[in-house]
Amino acid sequence: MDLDWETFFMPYQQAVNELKIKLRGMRKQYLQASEHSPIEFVTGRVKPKDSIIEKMHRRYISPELLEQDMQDIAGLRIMCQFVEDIYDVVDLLHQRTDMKIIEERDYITNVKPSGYRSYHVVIEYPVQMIHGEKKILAEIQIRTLAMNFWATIEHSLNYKYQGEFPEELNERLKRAAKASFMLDTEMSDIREEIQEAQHLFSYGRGQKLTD
Ligand code: 0O2
Repeated sequence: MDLDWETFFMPYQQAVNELKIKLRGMRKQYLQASEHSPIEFVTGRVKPKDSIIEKMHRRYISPELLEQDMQDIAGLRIMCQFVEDIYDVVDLLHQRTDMKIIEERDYITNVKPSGYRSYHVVIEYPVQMIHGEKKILAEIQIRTLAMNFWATIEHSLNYKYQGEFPEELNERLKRAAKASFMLDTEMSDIREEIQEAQHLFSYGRGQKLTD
């Protein structure tokens, strides 16, 4: 494809860098206030060129429509301890004035057939470039640590088997997805006790975690 990729990636890379700082800053504020942070940790990446081209072919996306049709060229992931935290994070994102939520996909209520659970928010985010402002789309995936564990494993297996899992592996992945759901449910049920213990733990040690 005839595209100057380095120039194309610049606003996306800048958006990912800025958003990582902002989202991590939210966690810092909670820790500073000695409150439970709904954000455990944040990662971000710009989709590699080869993955973009592969997805363009798979989804019949033309180069002219790339920026508007591929919503996850800039991708952020927010990991949470509890399912309830995910919805708190979504509320926090709604309140922000530096981004505009344009789409939400709740794969927690509507679990994907693969067993994938996560909450996806697509935002429009303005990046300040030397020739003016450029609005780009970014996808923020919000998930628990258990959802992330499952999705990371399934994603690597998917890469190996191209989605055509052997039957036994498929069954095991389904069972693992159920186990991950049960882990989240169990942790939610004892959430208050866990949070109290975590508060005592960090207070007792007289330290605040910063990242
Ligand atoms: P990456 O960067 O390798 O993770 P589609 O891509 O067709 O599934 P769409 O409409 O682009 O769908 O967006 P959707 O479904 O909101 O989000 C796609 C992204 O969500 C994927 O990105 C994955 O990160 C994640 N995802 C969705 N379904 C699954 C799943 O069944 N298993 C796992 N492990 N992750 C999933 P990409 O494009 O795969 O790229």
